[in-house]
Amino acid sequence: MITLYYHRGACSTANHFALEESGVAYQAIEVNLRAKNDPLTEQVRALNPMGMTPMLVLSDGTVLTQNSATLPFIADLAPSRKLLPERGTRERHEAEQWLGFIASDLHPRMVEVAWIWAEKDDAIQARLRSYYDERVSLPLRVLENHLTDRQFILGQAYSVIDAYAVVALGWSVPCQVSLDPYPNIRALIARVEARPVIRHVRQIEGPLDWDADKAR
Ligand SMILES: N[C@@H](CCC(=O)N[C@@H](CS)C(=O)NCC(=O)O)C(=O)O
Repeated sequence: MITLYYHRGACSTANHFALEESGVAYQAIEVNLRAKNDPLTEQVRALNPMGMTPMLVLSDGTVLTQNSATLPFIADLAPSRKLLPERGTRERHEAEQWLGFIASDLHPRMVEVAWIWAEKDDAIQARLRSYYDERVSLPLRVLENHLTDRQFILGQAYSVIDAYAVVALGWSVPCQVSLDPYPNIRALIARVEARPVIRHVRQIEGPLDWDADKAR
């Protein structure tokens, strides 16, 4: 059985979505990455030197990390669910391009915005704001334009990449990034969040309380 270690509301939730959509046998273990002296958190740190989730532990003990590896791994376990196009096809290469875009551009830039709000000096905060606003709005504009004539990132079919994007876009709430200028992105979020499997996983993980998350 596959074990997913996840931190609620973090990018590991995209892997939780993917596992549930795949129908494969798995267990999901919640870990609080901010906890000090917590045996479970220490276990994650011991297995993944980056001390991050997602972390998958396979039945033979193999440890897999990095969304760009774990999400395709899960999708390929259940080809009939079509969570990604088949390997070796042009469609798969395009999918990998979009997975790279979410993992390397959207995800880190969305997280970086938090630096604005961590800064208490007003003048420095204003400078950080103009810098990070521009950095995050570029991938948002790219995604918005891409979605003009598509229901999902890969076209008309849902994939694990949509789930990952929606998790990263959810950080717009704690990072105070307005998604109002991006109606296609907001429609994507609504479409993905309405999927019964996604709602089920959201229920399992529990409500997202960003202030409590900072404190825990
Ligand atoms: N490059 C990694 C990034 C994973 C990542 O950023 N994980 C975050 C949650 S979204 C994390 O574990 N953060 C904990 C920390 O930084 O202490 C991947 O794609 O899996």
